[in-house]
Amino acid sequence: MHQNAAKKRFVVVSNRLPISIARDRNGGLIASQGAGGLVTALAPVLKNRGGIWLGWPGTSEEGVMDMCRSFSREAGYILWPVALSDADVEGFYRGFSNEILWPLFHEFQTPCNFLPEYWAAYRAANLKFAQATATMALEEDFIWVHDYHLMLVASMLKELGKTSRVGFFLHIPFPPADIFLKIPWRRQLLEALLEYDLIGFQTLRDMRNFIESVKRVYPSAVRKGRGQVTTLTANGRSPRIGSFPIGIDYHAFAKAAGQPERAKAARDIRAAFGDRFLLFGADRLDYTKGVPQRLDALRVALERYPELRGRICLIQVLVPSREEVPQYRAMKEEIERMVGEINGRYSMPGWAPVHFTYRNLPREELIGYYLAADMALVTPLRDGMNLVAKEYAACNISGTGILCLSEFAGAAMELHRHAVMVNPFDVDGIAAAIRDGVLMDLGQRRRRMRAIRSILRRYDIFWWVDAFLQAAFSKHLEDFPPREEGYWEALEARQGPPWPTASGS
Ligand code: GDG
Repeated sequence: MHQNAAKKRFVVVSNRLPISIARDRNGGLIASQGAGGLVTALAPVLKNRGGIWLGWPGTSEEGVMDMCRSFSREAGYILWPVALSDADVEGFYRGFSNEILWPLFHEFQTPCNFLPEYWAAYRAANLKFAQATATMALEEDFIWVHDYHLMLVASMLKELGKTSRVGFFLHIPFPPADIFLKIPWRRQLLEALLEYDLIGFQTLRDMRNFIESVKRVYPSAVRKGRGQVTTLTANGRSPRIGSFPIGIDYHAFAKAAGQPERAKAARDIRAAFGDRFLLFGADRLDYTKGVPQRLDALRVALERYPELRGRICLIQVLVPSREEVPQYRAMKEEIERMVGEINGRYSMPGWAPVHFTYRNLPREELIGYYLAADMALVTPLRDGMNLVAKEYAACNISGTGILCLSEFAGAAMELHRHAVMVNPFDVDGIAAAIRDGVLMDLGQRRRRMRAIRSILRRYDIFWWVDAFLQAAFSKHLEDFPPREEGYWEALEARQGPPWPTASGS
């Protein structure tokens, strides 16, 4: 931990508290740790050092405070609920966040719904988060705000008279300027983002897109310094901006995968599938994840390469999400229809090409699948990072698994030299990658997986937190690279070109 950061308490602010809520036998609310990238990323860190996590608990029922209190005792850090009304949730979460920012930042422009009332609700909800944070945080605390739901928090904290240092990390991509600038409230959003002391992105590409948007709105904007962390001066502000590809708790995943129960689970899975070549996908139900294209690619593979029939199985886990939105419900039905069609067309006695699961699996079960799979199909159309890709490789202790990865996942910037890279829109290309995976010799499988695992081991979640805090607290930009000679240069090289090449070279 950076020495200046070590003294600071953390105050994390995110849209959702890192819990999922259920009821006990007496009807009381009980919390358990939720699924999702951000929780996976920060819970171990907060447990280690203590701190406060503020967020919306997902319900306004009575008993939320007691539930947070008892969860806090177990978790080892304070959970603090931010109360949102139903109207807030509608306009801020379902509206501005999910109908404007989520699609647009992932470069999907058609589903955007630019309603002015959504913007008003976004401002109102961000103010509630800022007010709760101002109450809880001490001046010397470091406030770390997460993700696209909360871009206005720093500017509102300032309006409330708070002078703490505030950092922001965007977990989803930042779109190219031509797309970002379509937002009617683009100037207000950029102005608010510039109020952060540090703005972190997943990749250099996202960071460059942000700089380009700022320069288009503020033509006199000046970037100082090169590399992973630089200063951008615009609109009278000079925040640091940097690229910090998020990692995972590599050792925890590798250790969990090494447990005898997991090995047995993986053996059982393999036996149930007759030791066929197992393809695996696990995605939240979302149009950015490219599941229909992946299924289509499987269909093409079975059609074009008859030798694969009876030889491969795709295990596809789909985690329920945003089911109240008609578009998501329709997508689920479309995926089920495609699964039915592929299985109806190609199944033979004792073999069906797709094994489909629509539920949130317990983590242990997910790890069993990671262990059993010969090849992970991680083919999002656009993704900030994609932790499934990293978790699969971390769990692959045999070292023979194959990672098939979308060029448009943030993870591609780090892993494109060693993963089998695909354009997720190119169904024929994914089909060919599946065939290549089946044919790939063990030596190549091992070489690729070893390289991937060594990157993930080194640049894990603890590295990520440390790198972000170093950028937040180092007095001078010249302090970089602080850890070792050529550190940032090596990272830049690892991230490859701004646009990864399909050949993966
Ligand atoms: C954002 C960005 C970025 C999946 N299926 C199950 C399950 N999972 C867990 C995985 C993984 C997480 O969910 C999904 O990871 P993502 O990377 O897709 O994260 P998002 O939540 O979409 O969030 C993303 C991330 O932030 C981090 O910065 O990578 O690009 O969109 O951890 O393990 N977990 C369980 N059962 C499942 O069936 N228990």
